[in-house]
Amino acid sequence: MVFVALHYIGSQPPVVDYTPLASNGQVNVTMMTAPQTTVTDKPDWVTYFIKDPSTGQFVHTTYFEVPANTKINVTILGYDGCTPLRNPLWGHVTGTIGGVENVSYFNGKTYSASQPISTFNSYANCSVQHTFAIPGLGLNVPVASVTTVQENSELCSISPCVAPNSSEALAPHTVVTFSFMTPKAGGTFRWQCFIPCGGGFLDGNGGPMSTPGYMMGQMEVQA
Ligand SMILES: [Cu+2]
Repeated sequence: MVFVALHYIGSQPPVVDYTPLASNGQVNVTMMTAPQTTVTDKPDWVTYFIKDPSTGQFVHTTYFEVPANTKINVTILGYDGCTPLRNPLWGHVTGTIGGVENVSYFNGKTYSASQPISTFNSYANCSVQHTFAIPGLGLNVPVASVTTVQENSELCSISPCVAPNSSEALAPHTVVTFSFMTPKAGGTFRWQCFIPCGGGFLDGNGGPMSTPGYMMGQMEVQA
C-alpha cells in the first residue's frame, strides 16, 4: 500500500506527489488538457489537470513532484482543440528520450495506433493544442490535437473530461506519451504552455496562461 499525499503550500495549487511510486528508476505521470475548467470559478479557461495516482482522480493543478535522476513517463490526454503556435520553433519536440512524442488519436469511436512524431506544423494543419515545456531542461512537447473540424466541434464540455459516470471520456482526444530524465540534482522547474491560449486576453497571454494551475506550473524534483 502506497500513500500519496497532496501537498498544499499556501495558496498555490496542490502538488501531486509521484515520488513514492517510482520504481526501477522510472515513474508514470498522467495529465490532461481540457477546453474549459468547469470545476473552478473560471469555467471558460483552458487548463491542465494532473492525475492523483492514489485516487485515480484528475486534480485541478499543474504542480507535481517526481524523484531526481529518474525516467518520467508522461501521458497527456489531450482533450482540447487545435490552436496555431505563434512560433514554429515550438512545433519541434525537444528534450524527450528519442526526440519524439507518441500520438494516438481518438475520433470518438476508435483509437489510432500510436505513432512517433518529432515535428508539427500547426499553421499547415490543425495539429497542436497546447505545449508542455520545461525550459530549464530544454524540454518542449507540442500536445497533439485531433485534426478534423468535426472532432474539434465535438470536444468535451465538462472538465475533467473523464469524470466518473460521464460520457465526456468519449469525446475526441489524443493520447500523447513521451519520456524524459529528471536531473541528478533536485530543484524546482517551472513549466508552461507556449501557445497563447488565453482566449479573450491581450495577445492570448493572460488568464490561464499566466495563472498557476491552468497553463503554467511547477515540477518539484526530489533529490
Ligand atoms: Cu495552452
